[in-house]
Amino acid sequence: MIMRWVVGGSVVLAFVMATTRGAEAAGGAKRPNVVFILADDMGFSDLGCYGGEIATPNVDRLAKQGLRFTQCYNTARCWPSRAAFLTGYYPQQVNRDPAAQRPRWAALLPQLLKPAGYRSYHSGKWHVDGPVLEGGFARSYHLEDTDRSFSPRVHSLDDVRLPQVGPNEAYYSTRAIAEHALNWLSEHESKYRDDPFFLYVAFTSPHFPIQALPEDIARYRGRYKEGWDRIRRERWERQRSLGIVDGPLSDRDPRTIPDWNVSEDELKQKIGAGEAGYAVAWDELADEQKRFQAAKMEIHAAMVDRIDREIGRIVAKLEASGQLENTIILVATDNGASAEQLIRGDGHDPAASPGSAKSFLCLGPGWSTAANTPFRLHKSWVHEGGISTPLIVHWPAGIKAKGELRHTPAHFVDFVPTLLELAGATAPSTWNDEARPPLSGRSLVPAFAKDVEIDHEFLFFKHIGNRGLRVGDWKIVAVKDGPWELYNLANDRAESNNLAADHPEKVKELVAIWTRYDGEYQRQGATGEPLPKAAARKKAVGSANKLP
Ligand SMILES: [Ca+2]
Repeated sequence: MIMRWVVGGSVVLAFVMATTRGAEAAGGAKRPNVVFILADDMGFSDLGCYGGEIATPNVDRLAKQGLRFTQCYNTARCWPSRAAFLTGYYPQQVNRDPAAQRPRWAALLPQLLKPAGYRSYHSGKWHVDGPVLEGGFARSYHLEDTDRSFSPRVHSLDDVRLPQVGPNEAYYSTRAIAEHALNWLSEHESKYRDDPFFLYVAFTSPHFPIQALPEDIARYRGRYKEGWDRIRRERWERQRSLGIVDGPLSDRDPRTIPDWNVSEDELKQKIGAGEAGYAVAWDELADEQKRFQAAKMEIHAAMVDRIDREIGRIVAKLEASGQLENTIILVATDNGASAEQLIRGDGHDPAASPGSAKSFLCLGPGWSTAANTPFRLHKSWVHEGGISTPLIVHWPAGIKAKGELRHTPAHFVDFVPTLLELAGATAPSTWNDEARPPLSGRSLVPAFAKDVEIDHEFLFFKHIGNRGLRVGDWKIVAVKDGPWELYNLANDRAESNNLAADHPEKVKELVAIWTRYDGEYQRQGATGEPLPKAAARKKAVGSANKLP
């Protein structure tokens, strides 16, 4: 198939030039190993180094010895973010939002790194179309059952189904995912020591159901009794003192929740009177609600705390094998914290201890608002609360700056060009005999040395009808069929002051860009397999792809 890509004709040349620059930024270091660590539904402010009160000393240490990006974006949802990170294209370009089969030209990062000699390993969530090993990974532990953190029914080793985990086995998802990652590191060390590796660790935490180890929950007992309004303000103040943000704190939104949430009445009936369906003022909650809501945040904190402990084990292993110096470690989250409230899996047992295997609870919109401090809205919206991710980059051999912030906007589509540049690889112009569009991302390598602006013509957002576009500091954003809003993110990342009425010409200019690329991306995505019909959909895209 011959295709002509009309978008960004100069990008290929720019990429070649960037490769040369990367070698300089890397200070002559040889190609690094890559460890990409992805949290699931973690909020922008949950980590200590982004203003959170949760104990995350291991990630904080990586930040102290590396970089923190303050304006990095994901795509608001699990599967499109993974598509963007692994392909270097916006999800619509590769037919992954809505989730269908990628075009044959849409290679994944391990396939692109292979010619440069990299061996790739995966552990955790997948949520990409097709088997993991077909995507170029040599080994994989795939946790498909994301409704059960303690006893998953569906999980695979190298795409071969493993036995279900029984209720009395000592299994916890975050620990198991790290265990397999550690096994892959051991295997690489013993058999392929001279080759560089790419390790992709995709935790399923702190996604709902919020379930955590009792000893982890115990560390947060009583920590959240003052409520989400207080925690939110404290996080915002810490973020300002850290330099993570310098704008206002958004207003808490007591009305907006996902369309697919279980109603508040049903939540109270099935879970208990302590549940709350909306992000109302903490002081308006009844005492029973305050107790129960505080207990839910203890579990969320315990889940993030556990991620940090397991990252600590991975870092220690790299250090012990002498690989830490020349391994680039990136830590991010796939979307903002979630305001979803659902009951799935085996349902919720009201008699079970909150956070235990028989409980099925969600963080809910009140605490989600706090986790996304200082931004508006949540996972699935493309306002800043849905799409903002921490991004920590640690690479002692290649990044001289220590503990610095990077304020340039960045996006998940940037990881492929960044990592290919560091690997000394180039993105092929064809794959499976089909022409590929130029990558949509830009290499972040120039920002490793100093806080320079990475030249994005624009950043594009679209998910379940929510739309957004950022050009420089201007951002247009809309909820479903609602009107376009306009914000100047230079002083208003909280998206508090809608300037659309003051600058109609700016709105028009950005809408024209969004509309043009929306059409272009849909045409590119349509070169993949069409959306499976509803009946075939579940089988075709896998059970883990069910909404939400
Ligand atoms: Ca997610």
